[in-house]
Amino acid sequence: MAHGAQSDTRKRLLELFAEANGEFLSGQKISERLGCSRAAVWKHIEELRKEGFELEAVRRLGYRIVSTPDKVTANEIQLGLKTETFGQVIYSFEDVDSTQRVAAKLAHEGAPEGTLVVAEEQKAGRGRLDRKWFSPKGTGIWMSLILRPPIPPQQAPQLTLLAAVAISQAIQEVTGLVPDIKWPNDILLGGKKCVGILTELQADPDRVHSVIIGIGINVNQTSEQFPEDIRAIATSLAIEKGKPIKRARLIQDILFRLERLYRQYLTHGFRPIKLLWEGYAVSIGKPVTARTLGGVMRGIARGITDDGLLILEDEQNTIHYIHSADIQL
Ligand code: BT5
Repeated sequence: MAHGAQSDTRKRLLELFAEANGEFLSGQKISERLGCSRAAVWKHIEELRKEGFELEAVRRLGYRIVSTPDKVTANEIQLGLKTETFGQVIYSFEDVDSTQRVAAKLAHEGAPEGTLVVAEEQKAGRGRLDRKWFSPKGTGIWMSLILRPPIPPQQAPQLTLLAAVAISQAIQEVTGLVPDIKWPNDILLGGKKCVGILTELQADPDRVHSVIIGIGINVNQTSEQFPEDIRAIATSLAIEKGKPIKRARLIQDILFRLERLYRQYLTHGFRPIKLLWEGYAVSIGKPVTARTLGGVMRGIARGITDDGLLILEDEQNTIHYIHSADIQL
């Protein structure tokens, strides 16, 4: 079910509560500030309760927010979001086949840059090469962001690396854990995968129409909640941190950092992003096995090019530039 772009009144109500900072707001004051009746205020409050907000109501004092839900609705994400465009339009779903498919459709229909599609659950979440991405209900972040960068299609993989940096920074900020990035699209904690990124394009040969950045993050799963075939290679932030994490808070931080890095990228190019990326990279200088569509290659990962390709030096000291692969350390 779509909540769609949410009503302005509800958004302003949540802003009022944010300003009130946990103090009571009288029904009278809310109705004046929102320009609606007391009955309408009550209706909005009931809707917030249904979404999982805990609201205390006290006669003469009014209402105050006791706690916000661990939900990934537009309301939850936009309350306190400090971006200009990223996430200013949000389509949130209880369940969806894949947020990538929905975002691609919206992009095709002209959705603006920064539009975000997010779901509590994906029934057909996917990875690269149509592999499955396990996206159970209510425990992870499954989202897709629409970008419209003025770049040629060959440069789009740089955006995967840019996203990996923004997500790593946000994970570090919110959890205190320091993640590793495994080229090109995995983020690891303790050697196990907690984030996968899928970048897809709509483009002509020389011009990008849109880039959809798909981000999957295991946030609050326990290890028993992973299917057996990935239990040994997957982890969640909560497993590593030892306590649950508010998903909306992490999404806000990711959007904020993504927007900032993206602007930097459009002005100064990939170099500054590359330097940040190298700070998190786990495979550089190490022997790796790269499985590409063309075959398997072994060698030492020497770094990435200014375009974001992996530089691999094989046993004959020949240098290879790799566009896309699965890397085994
Ligand atoms: C990826 O692919 O890592 C990209 C995943 C992108 C998922 C997001 S969620 C929002 C958006 N909507 C979508 O439908 N997709 C995007 P790849 O590198 O191909 O890795 C896929 C492999 O990771 C699978 O074959 C499994 O081995 C493993 N895997 C599947 N689900 C996982 C999970 N939840 N956590 C860790 N590993 C998983």
